[in-house]
Amino acid sequence: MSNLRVLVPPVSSDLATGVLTGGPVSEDVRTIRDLKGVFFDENARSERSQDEVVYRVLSYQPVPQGTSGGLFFGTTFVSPGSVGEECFMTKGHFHAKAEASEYYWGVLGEGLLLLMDRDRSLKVEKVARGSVHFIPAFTAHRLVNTGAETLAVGACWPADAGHDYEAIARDGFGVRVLKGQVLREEGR
Ligand code: PAN
Ligand code: ZN
Repeated sequence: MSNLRVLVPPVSSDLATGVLTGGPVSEDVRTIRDLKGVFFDENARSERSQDEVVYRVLSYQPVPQGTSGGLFFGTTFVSPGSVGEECFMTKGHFHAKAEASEYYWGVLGEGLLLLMDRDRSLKVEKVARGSVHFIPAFTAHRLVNTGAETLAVGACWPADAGHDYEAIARDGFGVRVLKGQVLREEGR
């Protein structure tokens, strides 16, 4: 027998905050400017400070995007806030490889996970510290921060899932989350 070296993995996730450190960790930031057409009140969005950060995503992508069988790991941080009465949220997407599923889990804060299948059937799940969310194949997903603190949500998704933002940008999500209200949006 011979000694085998024990390695320290390159990336850590702080279980209390979801912050990823080490490398390589990439960061994507979405500001009010980037979210044109996402909120119901586009006037309110266009009139406010465009540089305000609505959410950011830290991710560890150890294999090239598109790698079959690969997995990515990340945390999304959605700031508290609203555009008009509508809570801050992510753009939301189907996966480009539509059959790709994903896990989310709540780390910090309070929010909702909006899920919409191909028939536009909706499901809304409460996100809280420790909640585990399976996002099935062919299902669009969007995070909403309904609380007063940052919402941090962990995620693990296939490296070849990709993002299809177009269907949501064109047809909407079928549900709007205002402070204290979850409303079905008809006929879009
Ligand atoms: C997440 C999302 C992240 C940001 O990592 O990409 O929460 O949301 P949008 O991509 O909708 O802007 C994920 O679901 N990856 O597949
Ligand atoms: Zn996804």
